[in-house]
Parts: sequence; structure tokens; C-alpha cells
Amino acid sequence: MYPRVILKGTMIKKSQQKKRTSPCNYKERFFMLDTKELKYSERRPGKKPMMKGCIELSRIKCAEIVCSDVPIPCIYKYPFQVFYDNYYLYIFAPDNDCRQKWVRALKEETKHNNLVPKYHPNFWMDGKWRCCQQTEKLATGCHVYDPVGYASKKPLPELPAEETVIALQDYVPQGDDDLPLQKDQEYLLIKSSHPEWWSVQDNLGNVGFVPRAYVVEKLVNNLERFEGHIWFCSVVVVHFLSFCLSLQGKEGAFMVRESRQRGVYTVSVFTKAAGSNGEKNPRVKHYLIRQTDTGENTFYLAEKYLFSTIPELILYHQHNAAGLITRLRHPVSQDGNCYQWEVEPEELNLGQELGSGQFGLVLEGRWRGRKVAVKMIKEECMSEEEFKEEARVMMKLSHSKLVQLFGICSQHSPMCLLFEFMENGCLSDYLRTRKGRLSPDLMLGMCLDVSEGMAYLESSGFIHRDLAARNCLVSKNNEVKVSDFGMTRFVLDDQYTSSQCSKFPVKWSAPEVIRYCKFSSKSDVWSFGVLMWEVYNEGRLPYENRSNTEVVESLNSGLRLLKPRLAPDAVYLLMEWCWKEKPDDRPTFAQLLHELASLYSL
Ligand code: 4IP
Ligand code: ZN
Repeated sequence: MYPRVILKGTMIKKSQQKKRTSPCNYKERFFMLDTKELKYSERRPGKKPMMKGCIELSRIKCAEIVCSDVPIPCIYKYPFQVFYDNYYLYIFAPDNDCRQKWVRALKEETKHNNLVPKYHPNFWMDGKWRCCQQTEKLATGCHVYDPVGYASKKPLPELPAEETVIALQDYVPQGDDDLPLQKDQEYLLIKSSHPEWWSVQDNLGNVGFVPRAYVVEKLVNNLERFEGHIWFCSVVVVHFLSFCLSLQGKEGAFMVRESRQRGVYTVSVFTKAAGSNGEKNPRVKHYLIRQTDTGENTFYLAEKYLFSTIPELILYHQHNAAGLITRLRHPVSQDGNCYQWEVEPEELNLGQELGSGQFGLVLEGRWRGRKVAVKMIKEECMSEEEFKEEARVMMKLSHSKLVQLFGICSQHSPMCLLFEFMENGCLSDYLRTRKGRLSPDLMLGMCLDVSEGMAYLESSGFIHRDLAARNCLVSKNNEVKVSDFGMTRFVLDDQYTSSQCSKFPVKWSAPEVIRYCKFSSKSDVWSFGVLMWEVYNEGRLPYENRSNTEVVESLNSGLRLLKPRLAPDAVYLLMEWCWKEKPDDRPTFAQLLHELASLYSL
């Protein structure tokens, strides 16, 4: 019998990494499910679709959604899994509905197979199951698998995307009609008419009541300025609000936002005050701004202190708790600025992995129509709070020879940083792969580029602290730009930050940095000398076979890196100038720029 097509559509699949060396990537594929197989192909406009994979349905042992506790690194946010043979195929649907449809259909088609009794509800990632921590990929599941589940149930009601809520904390059911909540999970909002109890649905289709205060609407309306002095936060995933407020960590940090219902406002305030159990409990509390039906002064918050406008009400509560857990001490978004660099997660589409760096993975992404490099900051790698303070300064640094920081997305953990996308990767790799093919002019041009970017940093009073070829990137048109300036200050790894330790970039560091961690633009100049040396050695590592201790010893006895074979004398003279023992004897970047430019025109 000819197979009948059941479903088809475009989704994203994660590479199954069948081999140890398989890359981890997310690719858009056109999927088709028929009565025999699940197939996927690559579709490119104007070209014939190319079949990429095909799984006979008889081999499938489980098809189920994935409940993720980590941000999804691709544009489609609704994952499900197909377990067959010894492989897990992760597919990402664009919305929950689509995912339900596929899972339901797959279950229906495979219900007579030899299925697993138990499955893993979460991802296999970084060598373990996120659900049960088992480290064997083929370990038995940790959750009972329901082979009919959705298949037997009626289709789920269609709900618009705005009707999603996020649990602010766990909730243990108090009665039969209640639904348990898991912090940070999303639920569909079914009914919100009762002031205290909302009815929601979890991703397994269970419906029940939860306390209204435990969940918050996912999407809130746009950023608006309100009568000149209060900011309403925008398409903020309000779960972020908890995050942002608690990150600020300041008692009484607050913001005013528009609720799901247009024209109704909520004040969210961060507090560390003891909870009902007497224990200190940092959390965000939400107060609806209520209105009386009649009278001139109608707005009030916790108790009936009435005001004719919301700003007046806020002003009052900035000085009086009057029923709130704390008075409103620190307006989080009053200056408006703090949102200019905050990137909305909805605006950011993540793509392929580009590599990994000091702070974690770097992915390709799209943001407002442009390609960006997205650094996903691994937890506990960076002092995020301090970085966020500094990010404002860094965003203002803008120069054609600096890799631009566009913004940060802190609404999710891990936090992401968005940078200008540089097609040709890092300078050290660029040099190595083009070994033997780089002309002296090109090399000089590279040094000139870097000196330009550095002269700008110098004139802005900004110290790089980790200048090296590995921290410069190369654009599509082979321009070199300085990257990662100032970032080492936020590294939490002691191994990297103490000059005594193995990961400290001793080979690029000026003596005063190695000895007393004394950073300055002049210590950057020293590193620049080493960078020039790297360029003229086509990406070779300086002091290749020597340990850090040996390097320090030879520097102390006045020795320096030797002249690269490809470097003209004039260029090596500049390097030596950068490596003067006393910082004051070294050139400034402005001088270096001038010198290099004069060589260039010769
Ligand atoms: C490929 O990466 C693609 O992601 C493949 O997916 C994937 O095959 C490969 O995984 C992976 O190495 P590159 O394109 O970067 O080479 P697709 O075939 O959809 O393009 P799967 O088996 O996941 O479909 P391995 O594990 O087969 O190597
Ligand atoms: Zn598990």
C-alpha cells in the first residue's frame, strides 16, 4: 500500500551526534510523517529538496515532548524527541500547538511498537541526562512513558500565544483541583476570572488551579513612557522581571508595568524580607494598581490611600510602605537607559554554534535583521552584575576597528551578549590557515587596524587587559578588529586572573602586570608588541615551548622575543619599543598608529 502523508512542515532538528566527532548544530528541515516513515529534507529556494534523513516508524521506541530547563538555542522553542534504535532525535517546533500535533501523530502511529516503559523528559546534554543526572546516554528512562497520552485525548483547545504564564515559584497542590507548578515552567492560561485562583494547563495537558500570585503573564505590552516619569516595561517576559529585580538585589527595587489587561498596571517590587515562615526569602511581589469605581482620586495599591494619577501614587509609596512589603525604593527602569541595551529574547534568533570562548559557547544569531555573534555566558563564569554595570560603558565605545557590543539579553539564564558578527573568525586562526600566503602589506595592514582600534580605546581611557591575536577578529573584508576589551575583569576563574596561575596570559603580559597586576594603556602596548610578533610569525605562539616561569625568567634577564623572519627591521624596532621595561619608555598607541601608517605608505 502506498504510504499516506499524515503531517508535514518546517521545524528545526539538532544533529544527532551519532559519532563522537559529530558537530552540535541546529538545522532547519522540512519534515514529513507518513504511515511508514518520518523523513526530513533540506529545502533551498530554487533547488531540488535534498533528503537528509529517514526513520522507519517501526524503529521508534518513544515520541514525547521535552521539558527543558535551559534556554533553547534555536529560533523554534518547542522541543520534542524521537527515540529510535540507539538514537535520540530532537526536533524543535515553532509553537506548542504544532509540537502537540506531531507528538500526538507520532504516538498514534507507533503505539503498537516495542516501546520503552520509561523515557527521559529532559535533554541529554553535556554528557548527562538533565532529568535524572544519569551519564549513560542509553540509560533507562526516569519517567513513565505514556504511549497513548495525547493520542487518546481530544485535541487541545487552541490558545493564543499571549495566554502563556510562567511560574514564579514551585507550588504544591493543596487540593484535588490544583495543579503543581514548577518554577520557570510555562503553562497555558485557561481562565483568569477569579482574583486569587487561575486555571492553567501544563505541557502534558493536565489542567488545574494555581494561586494567581504564583504565575505571571509572559507577554506584557510595549514600553511606554508614562506622564514623563515612570517607565512601563515592555514585551518583558515577566519572569525576567523577577530575574532583573533580584539581580539588582536592592531591597525595594521596583518597576511599573502594564498587565495583560490593557490599561491595568502592576507594581513589581523586589524584597528580601522574611516570608511567612520567618526565613529570609528574596522574591518579587506584584501589586495590582486598583481603581475605585467613583470619586476623584481613584487609584490605590495595597491599602486605600487614593490618588488621582499613577505617578502620584508611586511617589507616595516611594516614601511610605503603607501596606506594601517595602516602600518603593529604587525605580529599576526610571532612566529608560537600562532598556536600550537590553535585547528582547523575541528579537533574537539563535543559529549554529561558532565555537567556544572564555565564557562559554558562541553562537551565530540574527537580531533586527543583522547577523550577530552571541556569547552565551556559562553560569558561574562571569560576575554578571558587575559586567552589566560595565556593559553600558562598553556599548558606548564605538569604532570601526572595535568589535561592537550591541546589547545583552539577560532575560534568560544563561545571559547572552550580542556582538558584531565577524565572518573570518579570530585573528590567530586566520593567520595560521593562511600561512605562506600573507603579503607583508597585509600583515602591516593588520597591525595598523589593531593600533587604530587600540588608539581609540587609549583615548577613551579604556584598558584592554588581554590584547592578543586570539582576541582580535577578522571581518568579511579582512579588516581586523579588537574584541573582548576589558572582559577579563569579569572572569571568575582564578586560574585565569592570577598572574601566578597557568591560564594567565603571561606571554602577552608586561612585566609590571606579571609582578603587581598593574594594568594601563602602556601594558596594552606591550601586548600589542607581542600581537605584532604573532602577525609576522603567521599565528605562531610566542615562546612556543617554554613554560610561564621560564618566560618570566628570560624577561627578567632582559631577553625579548626574536625578530620574526618576515618582519622588516622597521617593524621589529616598533616591537622592541613596545617591550621597554619601563612603561613610560614605551610608545602610546597614537604614536604607534602614526609610525605604522608611515611604514604603510612607503
Ligand atoms: C551534520 O552536521 C548535520 O547536522 C546532519 O544533519 C547530522 O545528521 C550530522 O550528524 C551532522 O554531523 P554538518 O552538516 O555540519 O556536517 P542533516 O542530515 O539534517 O544535515 P543527522 O544524523 O542528525 O541527521 P551525525 O551524527 O550524523 O554526524
Ligand atoms: Zn532521565
